[in-house]
Amino acid sequence: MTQTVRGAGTKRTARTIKFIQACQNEQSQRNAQVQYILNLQNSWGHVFDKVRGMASDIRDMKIRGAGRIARAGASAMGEFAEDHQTVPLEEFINDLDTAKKIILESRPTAVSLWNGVQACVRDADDASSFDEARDSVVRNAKSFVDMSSSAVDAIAKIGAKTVRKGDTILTHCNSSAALGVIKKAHAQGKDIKVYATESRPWRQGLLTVKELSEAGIDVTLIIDSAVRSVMKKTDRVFVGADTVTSAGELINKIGTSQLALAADETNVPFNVCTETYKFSPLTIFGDAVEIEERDCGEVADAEILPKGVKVYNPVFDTTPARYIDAIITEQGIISPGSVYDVMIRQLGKEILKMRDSQ
Ligand code: RI2
Repeated sequence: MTQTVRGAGTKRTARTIKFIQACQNEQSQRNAQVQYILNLQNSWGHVFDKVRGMASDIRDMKIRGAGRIARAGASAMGEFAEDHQTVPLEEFINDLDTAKKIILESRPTAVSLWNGVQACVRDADDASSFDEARDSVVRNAKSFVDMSSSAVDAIAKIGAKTVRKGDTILTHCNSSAALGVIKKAHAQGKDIKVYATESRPWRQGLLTVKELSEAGIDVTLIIDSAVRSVMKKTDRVFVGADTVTSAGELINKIGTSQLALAADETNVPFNVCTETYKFSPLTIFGDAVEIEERDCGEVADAEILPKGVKVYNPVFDTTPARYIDAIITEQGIISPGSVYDVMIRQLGKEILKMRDSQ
């Protein structure tokens, strides 16, 4: 039987049709394969997209504050692991590494982010199956977030005891650890007053005055350069931390070191409120803390500047250990000289793994 098929002005025989059908089958198989790969890529892309989304929220300061970004980074790792399709263990470990890098590239200075993400993947390398590795990441992420939140409460309780009735406190930027102490002291009826710096260029000080005034605290906003002017009226300084090095130096919002200098000059106690996961084990092995430089537009619009004027926008600075009177942590109040010991005790054998992986 001869079938004729009309197509593009040609007559086709049954043999031709069979050949065409075979080709079409092959083509549709190929299409199906391509589609399968595309779906796979899309679903992977989707999983990495969530991590990328979190990283860009951190980079753009939609999520900010050293503690908050650490919790966000850890949660993103936990979610990444939870969403992950079953794959060979080695492949999963590689994907975790990629997710970790995406998150860590968002903001380079706060070691809290590094410690948060590292805490999540800590046990994955020792797992013997994909399920075991995935479960460990999910579990570790959750326990990091829980530990991080309860550390802020512990710091508040410990730090508030150092505040006297009627004290005037100076704080800088917007640190949940430092504000926890101040709010706790107020809740204990200590009748405190607070000076809060504006903290250019992002003006996180506006968040601080809002939070403190909502808590019913007598708070005064000052510009950053008024710090030395108010120091004589200040009884103690409380600031947060982005990173504390093994030598007890503090890396915190730009301008922190001038608070420390002015406090030193006036004999006002300078206190750092920080969770111990803001201590940097990397600095034990000689790594320098990278100080983030952000866009010049955060300081001034290019249009208002004369041609050729440069802008330098480092967002953190370093306060040497000798200007720090106390470091208030969830484990208690320590001196800058004890930071190394605390890290070694906490990390145990892991510190050797860290050294060897350098
Ligand atoms: P908590 C902030 O950085 C400030 O430097 C603040 O002192 C520090 O994080 C700690 O904040 P940024 O994200 O973890 O505003 O105590 O650049 O909330």
